[in-house]
Amino acid sequence: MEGVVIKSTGDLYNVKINHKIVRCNYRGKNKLNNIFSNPIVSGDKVKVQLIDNQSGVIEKIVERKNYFIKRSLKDKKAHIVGANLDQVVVMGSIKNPYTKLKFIDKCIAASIYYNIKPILVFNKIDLLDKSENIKLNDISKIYKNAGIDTLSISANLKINLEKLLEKLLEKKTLILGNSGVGKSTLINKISSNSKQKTDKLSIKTGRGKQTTTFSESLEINENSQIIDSPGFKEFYFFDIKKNDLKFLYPEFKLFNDKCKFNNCLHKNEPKCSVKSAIGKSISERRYNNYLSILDELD
Ligand SMILES: Nc1nc2c(ncn2[C@@H]2O[C@H](COP(=O)(O)OP(=O)(O)OP(=O)(O)O)[C@@H](O)[C@H]2O)c(=O)[nH]1
Ligand SMILES: [Mg+2]
Ligand SMILES: [Zn+2]
Repeated sequence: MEGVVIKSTGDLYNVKINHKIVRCNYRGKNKLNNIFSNPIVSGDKVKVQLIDNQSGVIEKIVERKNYFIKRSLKDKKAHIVGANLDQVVVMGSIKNPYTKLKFIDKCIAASIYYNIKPILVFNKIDLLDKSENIKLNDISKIYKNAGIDTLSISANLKINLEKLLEKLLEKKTLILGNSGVGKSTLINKISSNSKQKTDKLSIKTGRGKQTTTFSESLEINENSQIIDSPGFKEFYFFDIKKNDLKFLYPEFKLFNDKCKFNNCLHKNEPKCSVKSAIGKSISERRYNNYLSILDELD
């Protein structure tokens, strides 16, 4: 039987087969010498040998259309966050907690690298005063000008959720972001079957409490799924190299091949076309974060 993994909690997997959830084990032979720290993830299609109505054994992972991975801090392998995706929602917030633009840029760059459309969503706009709203508008403009689909919402007050829903219908979406930005809260508002646990921010750190601990696929409707994922603070690329980065900025596209040197990294090479566009069609903040990310890569 073929099914789709809805949730993976260490050794047990919930697999949806013909509208029913079957609890499955996996005894993958190559588990240990695999490049992945987790062999199976929500969104994976799998072949299952049923034991009875409610349990089975995963025999095979069907080849993935794509996946979103990051480097696992534990074993430096690739940690898969979601598979077979149409798009990624990168969720940030201006306040409670503040999301660093560099973090957003990394999530967007990785989505593009893995051929998955990024959508940037700022949550918690109900918390913003006038000057914070101006800040949000300035930041949104940076991303819109860079060609990134960008939207501001309040999950709690249901502001702009209709607009977001339009983008999510008929798609399989992975939602990513720092802990506490409101990923699970949003999913609980738009999904018919979601009862994801949510929690207040920590008073001490002002950040989220890592409430969601496993990726889980929830249903918006029969043809639209959204995968909730555990919030993370730092994002380390797994296989993205220095030379890849400049191709992961949509706003560099017009300039990448117009520099004096065709291997230009747009750092301090002479006659760099990207550098000459800074402050015009390329945002200085995005460019500075590009340099900072570039420095972290091999
Ligand atoms: N004011 C306000 N608070 C929100 C909004 N959305 C979520 N929150 C609150 O933010 C806190 C964290 O929300 P969660 O949904 O648990 O955050 P998360 O991103 O799933 O966090 P992790 O699972 O730890 O990654 C909760 O107290 C929510 O009520 C919003 O639109 N406005
Ligand atoms: Mg959560
Ligand atoms: Zn250049």
